[in-house]
Amino acid sequence: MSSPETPLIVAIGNPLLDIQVNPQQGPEYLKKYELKSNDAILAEEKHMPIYDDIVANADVTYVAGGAAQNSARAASYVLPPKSVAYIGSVGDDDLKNTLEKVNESEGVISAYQVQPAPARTGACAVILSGHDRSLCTTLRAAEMFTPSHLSEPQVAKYIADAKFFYIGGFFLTHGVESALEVAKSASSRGKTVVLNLSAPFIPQFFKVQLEELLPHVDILIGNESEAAAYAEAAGMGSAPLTQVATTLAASSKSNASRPRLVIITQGADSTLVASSSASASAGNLKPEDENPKTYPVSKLSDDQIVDTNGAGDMFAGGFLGALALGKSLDECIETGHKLGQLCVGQVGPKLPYPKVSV
Ligand code: 26A
Repeated sequence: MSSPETPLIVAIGNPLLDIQVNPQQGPEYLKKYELKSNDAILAEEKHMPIYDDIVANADVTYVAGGAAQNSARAASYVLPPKSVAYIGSVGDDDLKNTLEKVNESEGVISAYQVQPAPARTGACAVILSGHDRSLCTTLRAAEMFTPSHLSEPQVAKYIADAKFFYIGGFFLTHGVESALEVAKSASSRGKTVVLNLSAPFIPQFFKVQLEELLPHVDILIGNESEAAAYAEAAGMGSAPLTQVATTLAASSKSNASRPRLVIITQGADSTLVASSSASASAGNLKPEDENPKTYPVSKLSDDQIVDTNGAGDMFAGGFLGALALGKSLDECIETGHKLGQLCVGQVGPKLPYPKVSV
């Protein structure tokens, strides 16, 4: 198994601290800042006061966030400590210290690029209402990431040694050059590259960056609204999800020796998995499977749901961790579903500790 020096997985994304407003006060803040109840956006000028506002006036909880960082912690949940290294850019501040501590306690190596003051670590206002979550992010130091960090000796070694690479689609708002560098080098060395679509606005407004990266992606993960946004942006209108999944799976690929998998989650509804070619190899659909294959999700009752922030990230991380353990596709999806469910039972993008067996 991996030693501290050789993580199996390298993840890259925007490290953020989540500031959650409780569901009782959520609707008031959704209205005040004109936010949709279930969305993820970059804060515009009109949203900027929200961070000081909720800290001063609302009942808030601070939790480690950043979509890919959540997935890194989820993958780590099913792997030995130090199997996952996470790369992203932070400020030299308390928020960074908090994130580092959480990563450390959950076995994730923080391979941060640290920006000098006055740069501050990014934050996400998480406005909860019912079972919905609205994410409003100010990236701050996260968008100051430079490709030079990938050549830092320790980081370069993690990248050289890892077998699985996880890229947060959110990173494409500013970091396509670094994402491409990581994905191209990994894919040319026969490693597995996983990309999460992250939010509808990524295929909507960052389609060029997405299309540039996609050929180097082995496994694409997204949810139903992200897949629908992709379909719209790609001129497929309101095509059925099954068609969107198979089209994405079949689009061009630099490492043709490995099929592409496209995994679309749908909250409490079934998960779809499409493959560019079914085979008997591990981690892929089998020739006798339907393509896309449907994986039912066991439903939670209302009172088992605390909040849904991070559930999709935990699914993706659980899937990835199980994949790195060499599990079958069915087992990887099952692990993803379990971690998604465990996350929904916690406040914020967290998993229960002490660990429960999955
Ligand atoms: C660029 N944007 C908007 C973002 C994010 C983000 N992570 C990276 N970049 N906006 C929200 N998040 C994170 O998503 C998690 C839930 O899936 C939040 O920090 C939250 O933990």
